[in-house]
Amino acid sequence: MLKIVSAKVIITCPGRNFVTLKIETSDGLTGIGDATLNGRELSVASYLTDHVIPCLIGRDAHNIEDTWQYLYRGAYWRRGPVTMSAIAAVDTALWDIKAKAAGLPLYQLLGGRCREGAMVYSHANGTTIEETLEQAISYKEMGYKAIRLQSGVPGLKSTYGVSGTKLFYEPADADLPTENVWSTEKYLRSVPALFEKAREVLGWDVHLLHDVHHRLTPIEAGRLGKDLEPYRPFWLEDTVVAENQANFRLIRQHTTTPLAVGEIFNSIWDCKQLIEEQLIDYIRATVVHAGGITHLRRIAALADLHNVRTGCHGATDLSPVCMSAALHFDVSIPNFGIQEWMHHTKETDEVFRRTYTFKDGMLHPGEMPGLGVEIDEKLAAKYPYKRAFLPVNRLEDGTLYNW
Ligand code: GCO
Ligand code: MG
Repeated sequence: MLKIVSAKVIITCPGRNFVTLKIETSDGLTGIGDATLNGRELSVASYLTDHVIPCLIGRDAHNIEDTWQYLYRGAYWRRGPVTMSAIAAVDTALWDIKAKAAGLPLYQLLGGRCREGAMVYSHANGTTIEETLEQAISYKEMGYKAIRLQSGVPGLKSTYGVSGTKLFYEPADADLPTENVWSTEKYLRSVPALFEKAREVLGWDVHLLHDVHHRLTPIEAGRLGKDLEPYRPFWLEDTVVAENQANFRLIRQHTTTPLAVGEIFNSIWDCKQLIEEQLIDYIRATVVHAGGITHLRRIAALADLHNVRTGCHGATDLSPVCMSAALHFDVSIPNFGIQEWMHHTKETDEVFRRTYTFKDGMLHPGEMPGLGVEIDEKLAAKYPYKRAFLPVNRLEDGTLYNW
């Protein structure tokens, strides 16, 4: 038995907030898991410290599935981002420990490699189409095979995905939520122009992606998908809010543009209908918000039955611990699609020493036993938590809308 003897939550802000769970076992092995929930970080920290950690002490670190069930079924209150992020952190840390105990990189315990590495996409953005494409060209030169394009909308002061700092885009930008203004009409006029120009400038040998960030109705999404078909996007992401999974039927009736969704999903129940009815092409749930590696594998297995591939969320609010776990998962499953990857700041990469590397458009998880990422606790302590919220979004007449 590999007894859990202690566990603690580490909160740090090396450029943005991260919450990390560290578990220690009787033989001195430690494991870490990401528990970051952007804009709601302290709720997961409290859930772990006050309600989960006391139940972990004395348990066998090897019994990952049983611990998962214990925390999910045992809490009585199921699902939700706070609960599932906390469970994910425990699950990830236990997989880290198990792989270290075996002396193997985690992907070996998940069945070994299915591919060389994980193809990643990065974010090109700018206030104008020209600026966005300039950035896209620089990503292409860095070797990226897939690029997400987001551009400012003429007539709107700011919009999702367009940042001042480019490489390190971070939407949780203020002590209280900032307010954006949205117009679907203006937006729908601008995106086809961006893609038309993008194909002219970038050619056809690079995958192009776009994130709508839940801002359309199903029929509007159908129209946008249709308008973009000539430019063959890799995917159109989060076109509509997804609480009502049946919404996607209408979109599907109108377009063959591939659809991706799931970064805010936290359980298999959030995507069951979408997958079973083949209403989507890519499922974007990731380790930290969807119950850890154990649960994400279950989602991927269901998706595989229905020709749905994965495309794990990988924005800057997913810490290098989550990113590393996602990469081990990505290389080990048969139905991998693509992995999102945004660069973390230098400070973040110093706090989280990671072994994954980028080469020729792919990320590679590395060969270190475990996840291949360690947290420098001393350095982490130098960056105290700083409250930061995601923005909210209003229509031009002031109506509160989806961000
Ligand atoms: C993405 C996402 C992010 C989220 C952010 C919220 O596709 O990367 O939409 O930009 O908005 O991760 O915390
Ligand atoms: Mg997104």
